[in-house]
Amino acid sequence: MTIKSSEITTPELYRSRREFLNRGINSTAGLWLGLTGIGFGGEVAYAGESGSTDEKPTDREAVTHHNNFYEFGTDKTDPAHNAHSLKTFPWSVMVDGAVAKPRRFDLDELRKLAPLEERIYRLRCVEGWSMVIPWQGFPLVELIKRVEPTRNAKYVEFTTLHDPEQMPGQKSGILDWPYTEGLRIDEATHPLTLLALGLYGQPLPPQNGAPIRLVVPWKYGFKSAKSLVRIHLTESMPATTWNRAAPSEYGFYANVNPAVDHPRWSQARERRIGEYFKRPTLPFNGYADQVAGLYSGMDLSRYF
Ligand SMILES: Nc1nc2c(c(=O)[nH]1)N[C@H]1C(S)=C(S)[C@@H](COP(=O)(O)O)O[C@H]1N2
Ligand SMILES: [Mo]
Repeated sequence: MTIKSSEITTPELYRSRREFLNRGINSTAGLWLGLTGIGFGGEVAYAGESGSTDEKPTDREAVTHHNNFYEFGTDKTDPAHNAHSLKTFPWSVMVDGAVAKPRRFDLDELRKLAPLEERIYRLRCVEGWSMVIPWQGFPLVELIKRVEPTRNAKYVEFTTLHDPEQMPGQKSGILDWPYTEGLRIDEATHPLTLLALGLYGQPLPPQNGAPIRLVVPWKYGFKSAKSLVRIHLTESMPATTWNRAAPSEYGFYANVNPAVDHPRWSQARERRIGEYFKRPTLPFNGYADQVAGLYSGMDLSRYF
């Protein structure tokens, strides 16, 4: 039921199609929209305006049944089977650290914080597969500016919920819990960096990181931490889960880079879920025009 952006001729036509679709969404997701008071009509950015790709989105079934979310198991289908035990309401996210106005935001506030935009982004997993996912959310900078970062805010640390009763995978020692990730402040406030609350026009399913998760489309998927409870601004580079687990395999930056192989496999190509033949992986996952400038002068084989 998605519309290929390639069929779009004008922004006006796209908008009217979105509004048509949104009426459909309103009837199937009326609870969400009713609770939040948020409509999509008129508020959703059209492809091209926001960095969305015009590539065909991956089937919703695959997006919601081929997941990495180790809190619910390590097989790709485990999260879809197990993540129903996640209680996503009530929920809140603490935003603190090097900020003038630290505070906790509850889910209702987050949903109303900024107009929801649709962003159709490629997602490239470090394991060598990829998808195209239509997210709904708003740029992380919208949240960050409300807490007024101080001059010491050089990095941002993201923390997933830690509750082994709800997240049975946390009873295993496969990773150090809670799952944490990090970005430099300029990466975190880049307009492509999204806080997602929905996908395919509906609230995030638990297996995709409900109720709120990070999406950083030019980095390997593991940077996009799910089910966030804390966003902490800091002066020093935060430790991150995958980097601690295997520092020679997963760097802090983790920019998608076909020229730097993983020690155990090539990153030159990827398999788009739903396709048979592999395709070349693009520098910065195809977002080089927007983000390469963040890394000018850096040796990207050293800062991988
Ligand atoms: N908390 C948490 N966040 C996580 C992960 C995880 O295991 N735990 N896996 C990461 C990895 S490796 C990828 S590829 C993406 C997958 O997101 P998706 O399942 O929504 O496609 O989530 C990332 N975020
Ligand atoms: Mo991944």
